Amino acid sequence: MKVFCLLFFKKVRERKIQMTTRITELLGIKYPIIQGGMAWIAESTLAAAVSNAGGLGLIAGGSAPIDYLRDQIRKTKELTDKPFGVNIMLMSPNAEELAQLVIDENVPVVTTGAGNPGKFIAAWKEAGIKIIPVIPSVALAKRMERAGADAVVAEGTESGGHIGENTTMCLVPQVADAVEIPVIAAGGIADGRGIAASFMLGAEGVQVGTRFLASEECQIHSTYKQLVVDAKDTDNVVTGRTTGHPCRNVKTKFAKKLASGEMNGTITPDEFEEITLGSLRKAVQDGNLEEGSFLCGLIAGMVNDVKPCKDIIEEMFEQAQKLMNK
Ligand code: TUI
Repeated sequence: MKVFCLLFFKKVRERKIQMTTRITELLGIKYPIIQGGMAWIAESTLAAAVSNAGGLGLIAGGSAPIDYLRDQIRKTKELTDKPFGVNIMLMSPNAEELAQLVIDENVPVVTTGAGNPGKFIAAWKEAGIKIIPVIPSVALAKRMERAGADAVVAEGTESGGHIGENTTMCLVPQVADAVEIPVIAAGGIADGRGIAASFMLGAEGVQVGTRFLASEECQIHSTYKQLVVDAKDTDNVVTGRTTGHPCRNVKTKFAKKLASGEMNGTITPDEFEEITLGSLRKAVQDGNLEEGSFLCGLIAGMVNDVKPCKDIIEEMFEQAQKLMNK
């Protein structure tokens, strides 16, 4: 009897948090959530954990060598039989060969960031890949829709890493009004309130990065995870504004020094590039507080514990569903 009751309540709980949108249908996933394709961070263990939990896990192409990315794609296929994707960072010097790799390796979904993926879209469509560009503006969303994108991620400036200027609250409804394809909201979403709010703004899915930094399966250095968990609302700073590639980080002494040096002119854009070369790797792999760039979204102040991806996703959707049923 006890076992029967437990199974019954588990079933009811599972049923209660079912949420079908054009994004779950497009991607063949249970929950309309995709994990951010965070450069140097999003690898097979994290991507497979998110996909196995019913979201869409992503592997970051970043500026990784082609052999590394091929290996990560194959590892992900060993760890999950669910759909997953690859993020192509278009500023990467080898974006072209990574764009071909996803075709050769039959990757089902591609997201892109830091540029316009227009020149790759025809080949990806031909290969049957679902294409979801990350965009920071309405103009680019419209251009991507015309070029054949299946959906867009409207990414607000609250996000970690390379950012645009518009906020999630302002960008998402404007993009939702401007395009027919489904919109995924990104930037500042880390719990069910963020999901419910995104849906109210016209999104049909969410992309989440920072919350997954503090997941058990995320392979970043423990110092990085602790910085995210300890961060308060104000422990965040944007560097790289003078280079034209603004990046949001945890406010470490190093990041603060960079931002103030840029502002008062003691660090030129060239010097900035030189100082930050390799700084993502130094943060992710070495937890190097003196020379590492710990990219992180503004919502880190609300992320206070490390959990498995499955718990993160299920709790987020349970909360969202309750709010939306009210
Ligand atoms: O790409 C991201 N986030 C990233 S990429 C990254 S690696 C990096 N490291 C140092 C400097 C720069 C990058 C870390 N975080 N998010 C998606 C995103 N895409 N945000 C903004 C954009 C974007 C910007 C301009 C997309 C398209 C775009 O188009 C310009 C054009 O060509 O019209």
